[in-house]
Amino acid sequence: MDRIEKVKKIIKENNVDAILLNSPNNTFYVTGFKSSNSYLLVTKDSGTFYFTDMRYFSSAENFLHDTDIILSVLDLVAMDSLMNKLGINTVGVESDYITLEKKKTLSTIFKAKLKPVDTTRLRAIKSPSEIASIRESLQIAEKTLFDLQNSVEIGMTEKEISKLAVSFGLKNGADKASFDFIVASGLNGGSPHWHPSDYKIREGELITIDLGFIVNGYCSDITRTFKTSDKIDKDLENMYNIVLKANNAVNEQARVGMTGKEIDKIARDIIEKSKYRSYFGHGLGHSLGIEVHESPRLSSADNSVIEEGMIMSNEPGIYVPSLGGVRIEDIILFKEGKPEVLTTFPKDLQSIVNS
Ligand SMILES: [Mn+2]
Repeated sequence: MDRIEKVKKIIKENNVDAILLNSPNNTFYVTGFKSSNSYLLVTKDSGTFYFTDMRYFSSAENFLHDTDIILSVLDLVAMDSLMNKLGINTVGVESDYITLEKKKTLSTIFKAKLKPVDTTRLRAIKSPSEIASIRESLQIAEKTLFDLQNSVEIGMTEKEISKLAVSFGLKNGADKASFDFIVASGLNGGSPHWHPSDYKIREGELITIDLGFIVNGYCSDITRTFKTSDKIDKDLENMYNIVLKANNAVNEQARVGMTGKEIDKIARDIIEKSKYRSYFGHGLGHSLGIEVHESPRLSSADNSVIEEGMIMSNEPGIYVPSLGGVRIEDIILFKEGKPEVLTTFPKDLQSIVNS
């Protein structure tokens, strides 16, 4: 579906006369033009209008000149006159983006009534070109994991490994990192969102590396847990195998039409049957695209129905503060009713140190 049509569908569902998008991710999604300060007014049937400030104006002019989108310099008073002229009485604004402060400013200027609407699903179903960008971004992330496997040595710090990952990714063609990477070795792995520290990695540990990049404006995200030497404690290996079993079960059993909660349960049931039952303390996954975390989610709290064309992460984990942790994250595309696994990096327990 045309992206403006997707916004018009939200107009209809919410019974408003127009929707005013302000989040840079949403305005980029609909127009293809990147600006940190813009508004996009999509009306039911009287056209689409884009407003940005002078810093972006001439680039926007070039970018939009072959489209039906009408461009103006950002001016809230002029926007109000336009809405009055078009007979817009109720305008939807992004409920997850517009702050109370901004709402106050807009409602002081606008005669139209503001109605917060949920736009979080606007970008949920990916087009072929978005899927291609995410694939490309994932290839760079996986190449970066292989590069790390050829370079990491015992005694390096988590911070050094994280910086190395950023530089490999950029060298491999990424525009930038899509989030602050997680490198957690030994007991630090017992914390799911550990920040890379000055801890020096040692033999016999598990090390979790969670990284991703941005390519063509689209994010990748992948996690693998490695061992730091060939010899590894049986308990750690056992913990790894339980997470792997949960991750594989989701890739095999998730289906279009299930809710986020039902897919989360596939993995959770496996971990809860093991001795690590209380150590999977986060949701199974999230959608990703222009942002690294998008709606919907795969979690025990998400009743959204998973549809064809959605791209989700599948990232079960076990985190035991006294032992360490494991997370295995794949990215899956729902295609022909079931997951196509876009990540191809091996999932048997490999050593990060090349011996
Ligand atoms: Mn993730």
